[in-house]
Amino acid sequence: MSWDGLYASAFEKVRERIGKVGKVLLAYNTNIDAVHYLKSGDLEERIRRTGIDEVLKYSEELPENIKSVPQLLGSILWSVKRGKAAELFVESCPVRFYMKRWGWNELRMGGQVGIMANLLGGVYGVPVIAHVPQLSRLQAGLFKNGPIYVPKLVDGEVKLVHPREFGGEEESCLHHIYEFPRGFRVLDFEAPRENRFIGAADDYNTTLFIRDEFREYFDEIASNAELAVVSGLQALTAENYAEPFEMIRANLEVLNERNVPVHLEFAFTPDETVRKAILDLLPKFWSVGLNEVELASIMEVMGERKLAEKLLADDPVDPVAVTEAMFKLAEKTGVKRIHFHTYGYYLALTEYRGEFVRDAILFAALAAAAKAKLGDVPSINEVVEAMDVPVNKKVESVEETLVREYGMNEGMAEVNGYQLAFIPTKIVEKPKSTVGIGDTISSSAFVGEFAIRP
Ligand code: 8BR
Ligand code: 8BR
Ligand code: GLC
Repeated sequence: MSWDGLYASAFEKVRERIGKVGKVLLAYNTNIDAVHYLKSGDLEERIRRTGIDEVLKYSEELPENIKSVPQLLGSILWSVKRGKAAELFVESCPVRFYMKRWGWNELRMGGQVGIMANLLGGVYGVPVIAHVPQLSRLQAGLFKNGPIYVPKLVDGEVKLVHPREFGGEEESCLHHIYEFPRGFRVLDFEAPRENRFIGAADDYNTTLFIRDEFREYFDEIASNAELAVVSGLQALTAENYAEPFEMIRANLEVLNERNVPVHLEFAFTPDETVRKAILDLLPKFWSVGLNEVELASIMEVMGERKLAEKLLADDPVDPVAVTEAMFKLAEKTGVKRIHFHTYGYYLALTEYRGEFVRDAILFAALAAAAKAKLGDVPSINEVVEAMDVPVNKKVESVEETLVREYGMNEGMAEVNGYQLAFIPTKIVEKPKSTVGIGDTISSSAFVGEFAIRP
């Protein structure tokens, strides 16, 4: 069958059955994304007013976090120059105020948990229980209608309510997302690809604050979860990770005891100590989702420097290096499923076999294309419409390599006792924005797989 044929049939299978998946628990990071589409003239004027030399300093090397306006503007330039994503904590109140006054084009649901809750609950109709560190009215208003729940303590009892019924007057965790398109020009720089810089004006998600409801009543909250997704560990540092990790470990033990498959959505974690700690925690997960930069960063802490370099050397990313890295990770940690995504293709290495693994990642690629095109997935109709986005031709060589190396057939191969599934993705020519596509891919694939398992 052609890839278009495989896409169409996978979509039908998942659509028919995804509404039947049981409760999915999502923890821990939810925030508000204030998305700002950068304007070259405006940015340049701000840089000049702030002082070019001071700003340019930070475009060479990112600061650890943001304490001044030159650091903010310089970090944005760092991203633009390289076409790379970066995310930093904004510590300073005056800079937070500066970002607020600079403004944004739209407010969107943010954080892995928030994005997945809206997609799974609001679009696919899968019931979700979400951890939302702070429920302000603004935050609550960004949740879609549907079976989305947060635990609320009422007279010492946990009730599950829609976030808008929570009635919280808590703080707003604002992440300012500065998006730029490919070819965006400022000063002498030109962005080689579209991407974003994120300034997180957020004291909760950045330290992985866990609410009392989740600390004290986790057993109860998790009691009828069928699946779980964990994320939000990425901003922790060697200084502050110990306490939240203890809680996460305890939560994972509860889920493990109940045989709930848990997926870890890995996100770029700059702190090496934290990355090592995540690696140590991986045996408690069933599945993990990551991109090439994240896989390379794990190979680095596993002492596989050469392999890490190989993962970042070519475009499209060398699939043999990816497969090798996935084996190493699977063997070291015992995770049963690794879902790798990169610009142009996805791979899934699983301990088990079946076309449903490939079909679920095909479904995820349609959801990703819808998200890239519109910035949000308003309904399942937009996922169907993504069928019209052409399959990426640039990765034909990737498929050829996989056929040659592993005897891949229609995106499936057996390698060293594992199954390797491959798909070429659909790439939207001019994406509206880039933030949150990875979360859309990973949650659609993980939950989609459980929907169509025989
Ligand atoms: P994408 O551009 O494909 O999204 O990959 C993430 C990139 O962002 C990586 O290259 C990673 O180096 C960079 N990055 C992020 Br995210 N946060 C960063 C940080 N705080 N410091 C340095 N690089 C960062
Ligand atoms: P991360 O932010 O976790 O890297 O996830 C981004 C993923 O989004 C990439 O791996 C790529 O598969 C997908 N993607 C990007 Br970036 N741009 C896309 C586009 N224009 N159309 C479809 N998918 C895209
Ligand atoms: C990170 C950011 C958040 C964004 C999300 C998208 O969690 O902090 O602002 O919405 O990534 O993947």
